Amino acid sequence: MRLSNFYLFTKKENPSDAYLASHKLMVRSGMIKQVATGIYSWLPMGLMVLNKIKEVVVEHHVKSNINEMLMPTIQSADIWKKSGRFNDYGKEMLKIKDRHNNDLLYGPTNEEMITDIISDDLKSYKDLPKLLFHVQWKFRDEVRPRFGIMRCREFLMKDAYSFDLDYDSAFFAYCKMFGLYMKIFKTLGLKVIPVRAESGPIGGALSHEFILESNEGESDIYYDNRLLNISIDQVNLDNKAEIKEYYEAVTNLYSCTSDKHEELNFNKNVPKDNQKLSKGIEVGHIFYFGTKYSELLNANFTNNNGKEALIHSGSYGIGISRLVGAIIEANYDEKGIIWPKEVSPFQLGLINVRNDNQVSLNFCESYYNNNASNFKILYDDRNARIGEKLNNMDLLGIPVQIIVGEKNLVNQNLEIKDRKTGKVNLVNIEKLQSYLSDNYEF
Ligand code: P5A
Repeated sequence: MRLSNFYLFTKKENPSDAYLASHKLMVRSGMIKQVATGIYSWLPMGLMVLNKIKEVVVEHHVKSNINEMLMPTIQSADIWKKSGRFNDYGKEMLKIKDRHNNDLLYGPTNEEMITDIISDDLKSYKDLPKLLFHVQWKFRDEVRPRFGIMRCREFLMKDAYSFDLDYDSAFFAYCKMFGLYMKIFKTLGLKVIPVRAESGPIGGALSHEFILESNEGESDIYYDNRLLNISIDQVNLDNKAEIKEYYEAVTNLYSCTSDKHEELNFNKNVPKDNQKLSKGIEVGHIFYFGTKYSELLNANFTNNNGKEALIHSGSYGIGISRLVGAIIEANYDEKGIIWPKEVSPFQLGLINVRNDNQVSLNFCESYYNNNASNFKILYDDRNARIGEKLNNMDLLGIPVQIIVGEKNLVNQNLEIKDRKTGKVNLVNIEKLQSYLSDNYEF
């Protein structure tokens, strides 16, 4: 992408209403624009990152044989009246009336809708188990939307739903999703702590939150730091025994979200040296709620004895749009964003030190023209001062920058800057490709 052709308008000033670094940086780097309280437009740079995260999440689900589908944002109130949540959900739910005076709502989640769908299809024990997911915008009329897209009113969620014939099978689905989530967060370059949690308005008996540690996070957590030693890497998600073993190893160690009672248990159960009190951002949340929704919405099946039984279900959410902010909170410095390569909107930033210099201009043009189809390059081809170009590229957070200047070109050299370390290396043009593949896996 040539910057001259890109709809990108970076800003020097921080927005006055922003407190979190991620919020400031997302606005300054032209990723989002607020259009109403807690409602944002995703501009091209922001959408690229959002799509990257979505892609990683979707790929992991598809690889685990979880079927992708798409439910609408607008829902009929009927199913929510059946489940009792039309009133119970409270003011967070945005209720709408259509021209015929029918009650509709902008979905804050999809337990009712998916249960209603599957209740028509899953009729026999032979139809179970099933796992489905979609990625869809949600609306929650939060009391105090804040922190930019981290706690907003309209946000993108990946929500998955499991349907099983009994507790054992449903518990396995829960364990599998738990492992899958840990793999997803690992792939995104994030160290996430799974903690036992309250299930809140979603309901149910078993629930875990996935917390990205951050000093600015809203969730207080307690955990046994031996949790950090258990790796998901070697766990094969197609292997039942491995999944259960992993889940048990992790959940045998104490972890919880904040509350007084838990604090006492925590002190009792965790050796002093392993006690960790921390703060973080909730990036995922999973629930096993048994037959709660099946009972309310009549999701029955015929079991292998010919008897009617209720389907067991669970739901599993990842805050896709919140992750954009959360990833920035974990990866920035005073100059700007530092994207992990897995979600970076571009692989490479290309900067021409002086546009009025024919030698460096020729090099940049031919490098860009020859490589733009192989890597995702953001080429700053603007006729701007070099200081501005360098600051801008640092703000945008692309992991590697090629800085092309006439002085180095005389010796066939380029400056390669690593955004994270700030280190600049002189690299010979001939060796550029191998340098990039060795250091950045291009
Ligand atoms: C699980 C999937 C649910 O809604 N139903 C379907 C269950 N869980 S949850 O914890 O309420 O939300 C899942 C994740 O969505 C993100 N999230 C938000 N992101 C931005 N702004 C918000 N206001 C917001 N509310 C929830 C969180 O990452 C949460 O873990």
